Amino acid sequence: MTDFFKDIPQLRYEGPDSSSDFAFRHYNPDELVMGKRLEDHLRFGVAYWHSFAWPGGDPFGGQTFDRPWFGDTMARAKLKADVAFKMFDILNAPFFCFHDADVRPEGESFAESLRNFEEIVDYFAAKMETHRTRLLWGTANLFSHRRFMAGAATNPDPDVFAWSAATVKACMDATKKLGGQNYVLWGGREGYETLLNTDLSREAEQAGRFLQMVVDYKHKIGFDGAILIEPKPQEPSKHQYDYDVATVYGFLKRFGLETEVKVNIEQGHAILAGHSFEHELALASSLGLFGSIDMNRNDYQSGWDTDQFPDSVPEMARAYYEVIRAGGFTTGGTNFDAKLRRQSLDPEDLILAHAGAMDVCARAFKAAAALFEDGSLERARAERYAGWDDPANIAMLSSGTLDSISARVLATDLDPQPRSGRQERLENLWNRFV
Ligand code: XLS
Ligand code: NI
Ligand code: NI
Repeated sequence: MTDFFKDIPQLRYEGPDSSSDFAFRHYNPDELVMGKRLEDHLRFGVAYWHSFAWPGGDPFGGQTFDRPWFGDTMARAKLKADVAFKMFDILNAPFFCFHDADVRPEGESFAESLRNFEEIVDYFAAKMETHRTRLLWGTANLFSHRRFMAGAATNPDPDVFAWSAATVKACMDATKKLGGQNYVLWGGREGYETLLNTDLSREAEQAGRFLQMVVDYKHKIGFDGAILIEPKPQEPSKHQYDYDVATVYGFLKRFGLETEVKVNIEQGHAILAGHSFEHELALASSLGLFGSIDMNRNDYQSGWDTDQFPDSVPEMARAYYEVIRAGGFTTGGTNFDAKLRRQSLDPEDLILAHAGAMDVCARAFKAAAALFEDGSLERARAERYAGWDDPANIAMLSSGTLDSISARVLATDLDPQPRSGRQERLENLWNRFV
C-alpha cells in the first residue's frame, strides 16, 4: 500500500465559508441543480497521465517530480495504481481516464507490452470492486514512442499502421472490460511537419479507414460507449488533421461516420485553433457531435497547450451554458486533462489542484444553470428569430425559389427594418447570474 498522501483527509463539502484548504466550497455532489445531482451533471474525471505519469519536464529541462512509482517495472506500475485510487478516494472522484502507456511499462515486444497492460487492467478491475471511481474513457498513446514520430494511422510505414491498429484493439478491449463510457482518439501525431514529404490524400484515406475499423470493432465487441475524436489544430505536429470541430465533421462526413463518432472538446485546443471553448461546444451541439470535455485551460500568452487547471468561473460558465443547451452529458463528462506546474512538487498540490478545479466548475455550472432556468436569455434568442415562425417565411425556407421570393419582394414592396442585436443588454443579463 502507499502513504504518499498520508496526512491528507478525504475532501468533503463544507460550504463557501469553510476555512480549510482541504474542503469543497462549491462542489456538493448531492446538491440538486435542475432536478439532478451536481455530481451527475459534472461527471468529473482525473487524467492518469498528467497526475501520475508526467515527470514535470518542459522543453528546457527534465524531471522535477520525485515519485516513488517512477520506473519501468510492474511493481512500480501497481504502486502507481494504488496511489491513483487513493487520490480518487480523497477527491471522491466519480471517474478517471488513461492511456495504455500511462499505466503499464513498455515491454521488449508488442506481446510483452500487451501482457503488462492486461495485468494492470485486471489490477484496475479488482480495485474498482472496492472503490467507487469508474472509467470515463480509455485511449491509446500513439504519439510518445519514437515509432510514432511520423504518425500512427497516417504513418507512411504500413507496419506502424498495423502496430497502431493492434494497440487500439487492446485499448478498446480494456475500456470495455473496465466498463468505460467512451473511447477517445486524439490524433497526437496524425498530421505533418512539412508538405514537402507528405501525401495528404493518402494520409486522409488511411485515417478514414482506421476510424471505420474502430467503429466496426466497437460494434463487433458490443462496446456501448461512445467513440470520441479529440480535435486539436497543432502541437506536437505543425498541422494536425483533426484541426477543430468543423474539420472533424467534414472528415466524418467524408467517411460516412458522422452518426458513429462524436467529439471530446478540450478548452486549450479550442484556444489553439483560434476559437473560444464555447464556440466549439455550440458548434458540436448544432452538428449533433457533442460528447465530452477535457477541462484544462491554456495560458493565453504562451501559444502552447499548457494544460492548466481551470481557474476562471466566468469562462467556465460560458462553457457549461453550452453544455446545458446541448442537453448535458450522457456518456461524457468533465475530464481534467490538466497538470500541475512543474514547481508544484508536493503530494498536496495534486489534491488541491483538483479540488480547486472542481469548485470552479461547480460554481460555474450552478451560475449557468440558474441563467438557463431563468429563461430570459433563451427567450431573447427565440424572439430574435421570431419572424421565421410566420407561415410565409417557413414556406420560403422550405420551398421558395429565387424567382418566387423575388416576386414576393416586389409585390409587397418589402422594406427590412434593422433591429438591435441587444448584445450589451444580454451581457448585463449574463453578469447578473455569473
Ligand atoms: C493532448 C491531448 C491528450 C488527449 C488524450 O493535447 O489533450 O491529452 O486528451 O490523448
Ligand atoms: Ni485532451
Ligand atoms: Ni491537450
